[in-house]
Amino acid sequence: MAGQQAATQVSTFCALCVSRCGAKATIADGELVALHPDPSHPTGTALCVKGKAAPELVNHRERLLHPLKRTKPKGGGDPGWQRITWDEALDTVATRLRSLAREHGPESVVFSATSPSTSAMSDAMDWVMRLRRAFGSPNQCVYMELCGWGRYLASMFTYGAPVPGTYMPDLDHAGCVLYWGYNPSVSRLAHATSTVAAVGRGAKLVVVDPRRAGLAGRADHWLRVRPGTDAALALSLAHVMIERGWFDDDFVRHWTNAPLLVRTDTGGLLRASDVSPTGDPAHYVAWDEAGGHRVIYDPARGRHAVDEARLALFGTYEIATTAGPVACRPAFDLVAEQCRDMEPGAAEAITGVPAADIEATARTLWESRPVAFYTWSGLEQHSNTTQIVRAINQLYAMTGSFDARGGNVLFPSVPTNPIDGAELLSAAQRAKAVGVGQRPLGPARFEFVTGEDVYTAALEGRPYRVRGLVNFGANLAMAHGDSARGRDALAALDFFVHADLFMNPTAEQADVVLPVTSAFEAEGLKIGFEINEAAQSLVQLRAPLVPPRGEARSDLQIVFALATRLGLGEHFWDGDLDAAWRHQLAPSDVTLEQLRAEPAGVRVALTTRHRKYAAVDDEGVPLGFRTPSRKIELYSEVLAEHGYPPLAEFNEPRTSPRSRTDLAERFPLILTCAKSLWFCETQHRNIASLRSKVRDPQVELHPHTARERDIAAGDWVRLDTPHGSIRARAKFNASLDPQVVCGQHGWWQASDDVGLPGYPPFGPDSANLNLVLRQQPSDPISGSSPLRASVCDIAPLATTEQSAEPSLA
Ligand SMILES: Nc1nc2c(c(=O)[nH]1)N[C@H]1C(S)=C(S)[C@@H](COP(=O)(O)OP(=O)(O)OC[C@H]3O[C@@H](n4cnc5c(=O)[nH]c(N)nc54)[C@H](O)[C@@H]3O)O[C@H]1N2
Ligand SMILES: Nc1nc2c(c(=O)[nH]1)N[C@H]1C(S)=C(S)[C@@H](COP(=O)(O)OP(=O)(O)OC[C@H]3O[C@@H](n4cnc5c(=O)[nH]c(N)nc54)[C@H](O)[C@@H]3O)O[C@H]1N2
Ligand code: SF4
Ligand SMILES: [Mo]
Repeated sequence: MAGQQAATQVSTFCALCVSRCGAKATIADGELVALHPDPSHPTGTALCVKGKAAPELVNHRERLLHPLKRTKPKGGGDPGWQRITWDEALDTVATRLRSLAREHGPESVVFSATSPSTSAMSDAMDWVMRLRRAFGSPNQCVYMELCGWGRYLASMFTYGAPVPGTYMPDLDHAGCVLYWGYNPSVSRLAHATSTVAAVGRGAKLVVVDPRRAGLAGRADHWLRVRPGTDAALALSLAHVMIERGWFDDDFVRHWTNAPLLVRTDTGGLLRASDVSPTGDPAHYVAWDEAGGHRVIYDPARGRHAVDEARLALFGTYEIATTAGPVACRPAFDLVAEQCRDMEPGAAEAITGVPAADIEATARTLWESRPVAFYTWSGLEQHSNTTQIVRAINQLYAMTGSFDARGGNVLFPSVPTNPIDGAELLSAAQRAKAVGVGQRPLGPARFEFVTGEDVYTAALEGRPYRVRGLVNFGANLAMAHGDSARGRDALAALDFFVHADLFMNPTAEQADVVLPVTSAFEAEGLKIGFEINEAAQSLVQLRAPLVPPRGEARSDLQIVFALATRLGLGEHFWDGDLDAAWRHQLAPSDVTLEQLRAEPAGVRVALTTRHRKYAAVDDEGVPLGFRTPSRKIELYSEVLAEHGYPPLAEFNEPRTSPRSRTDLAERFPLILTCAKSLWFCETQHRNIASLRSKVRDPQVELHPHTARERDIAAGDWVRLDTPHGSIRARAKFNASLDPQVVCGQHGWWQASDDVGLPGYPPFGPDSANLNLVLRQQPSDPISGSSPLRASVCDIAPLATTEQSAEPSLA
């Protein structure tokens, strides 16, 4: 046809969520027409509805097309956005940030970004970190306490490494897949397709979830846990395994600190210096059961002085110390005792999971090894997240599957130069991260600060006033609990710049808004696709499929431009992104030219090595683990030294009806939440093909619970918590415990194309779940918010309330 070019197919990947599905794009007349799965790509088996809606996202008429500045005061209604040039925008931002740093220190500026799991921020996250560090701020606010602590950082106290997270489930070889608070059918398609394949070849599947969601329907064991009681379940499973001898005795002796003796008088680990004046305080003590004497363990050697098979795991031993005899027990004996409190009957009473199912699941975990596991959102947003994760980590250690083929494996990575700028921030600046004082082991220790701490710093000046925010996308006010406080904190800032594809309720509080390209308009470098060895081998430079909309620039371009204007060009290759990528890629032997010539990516041969902890150096010292004892720490001295429990324990969620008996009568139900297949977090409600499938905010509840309240399926209801009420439509789900309801967070946007309204993010008529949830009481170690086990109730929405037309957002 005249004037029309033939459609072309370009290899790419969808960057809209953590799955990063390999895809082929159809381009016609300079437009992105469609995305299709690319089965030749390691994550390309399928695409979800959101990926298929990519053209709508790219071409959406609400896209931000030009830099904007506010002309009216904050806190009021209309910000009076006025179009400005990129030059003016970048100059304003650089000038304001420099003056904040000069007058109040660089720590007064917080950097934030939307999660790489819900956006294309994976393209730029490390560079945003580099910018922050080069600028000198230790404060990065990126939901670590809601999304990453459990997967990444809490497990450092057990394994010295992120498990799961960096150690990924080897689904291709697993004997048993364990998903705990994770529903990849919705959240990570590439994992879901691999799991279906694993089940197809006979792997067992265990799913722990209050809802029979996704793969739970195909599971050998679906354990319907009461929200937030997961630690009790994990301890109970461990109890059954210990009682029956269903644990990897050899692994536990060799590679965990289970044999180390704990003093019953102080509760601390017995040290060599306790038993001999010449003993080294850095050495520990175990009991040689066969020989009937104590043996010293030197972490620097990584081995006990006798064959580990001789060491006691159970019992009480009287040890002569320099201050007299002290009864001591191997750490494992204490673990066993802690678990004994959670016999399946006791655990059933707490978790709601039938005792027989706990027994049967323990057997499956043992008999179907190797076990590969993943945990995520279901466990992240609780007042007891760290204990839940510690309990699951302990259970997992007992299977002996760690870093074994078919277990959780550190797949190799293509070698590259690190670019996150870790070396650019001084220790003195790092120590200023907000929140590190209250929770010294929490995410702030790793420069990830919590929403609650940022809001407190902005509103109350504690520990100092936070005055600036550089935000790449994140919808902070809606993503954290206590949305209204979030809005107030944002409004209190001296200067706030927000870069995004769309306006959002957080950006409404900004001084300057910058338009960002969608992933389909910009180059993006992905080194390794994470889920297995083949995926890790792939390096792909996503080609721009269509030109940028309006004046939009990629996050990376913005980072580099801002860096040079801030006078930080020396750390950013003077703004030359290609030079920066060349530096990053140098050790890989893959060149930018190769990558640009090959949009499907370049594969670098990698070989997975298992059980790397056992590899020995020239002196026979095993690599071990990056923990103080060089072993997997079932007993954590680091936690003990900070006044936290050294062994995993169960704590009732602090916002549940059982702990808040004062509220339980008025709010008898338990509120949790889950992601939607159709939308990412607070996004995508404005996309017609998606919104037309899920037209209204929903809350899932059991039909009995609804009937008791005169609620029919599809009715508008009021979801009440002690902090207020929001609206949603009742969706029946008979798989739930009748006491549990499941909400959706993220509703604010209208879809004009399908004529469906938005909802005010704050105030009456809201459908924003986080408006009626709070960030406290939080997990004492991580500061994780109790978003998933809170008291609530549901009532029919009064007819007058229903007829009030929600305002368009
Ligand atoms: N109650 C409750 N609250 C939750 C959760 C929950 O399950 N329940 N989940 C929590 C979790 S796990 C997370 S990670 C957070 C998520 O919180 P956020 O990371 O803030 O994610 P979104 O809410 O999806 O908002 C993303 C914003 O970034 C913009 N954006 C999208 N792609 C890009 C891009 O490539 N560049 C830039 N600059 N901007 C982009 C979008 O337009 C949108 O405005 O929410 C948390 N909040
Ligand atoms: N379609 C889609 N994909 C996404 C996202 C999205 O918003 N939409 N968000 C992305 C992001 S940022 C993230 S963090 C990931 C998260 O991915 P997931 O972790 O899979 O997300 P969720 O669906 O929030 O939670 C998983 C399951 O936890 C269950 N659950 C709730 N409370 C509890 C509990 O107390 N205990 C247990 N054991 N389970 C519980 C829920 O019922 C749910 O089925 O997904 C990413 N991918
Ligand atoms: S699961 Fe969907 S949104 Fe996520 S990367 Fe794949 S196609 Fe894109
Ligand atoms: Mo997340």
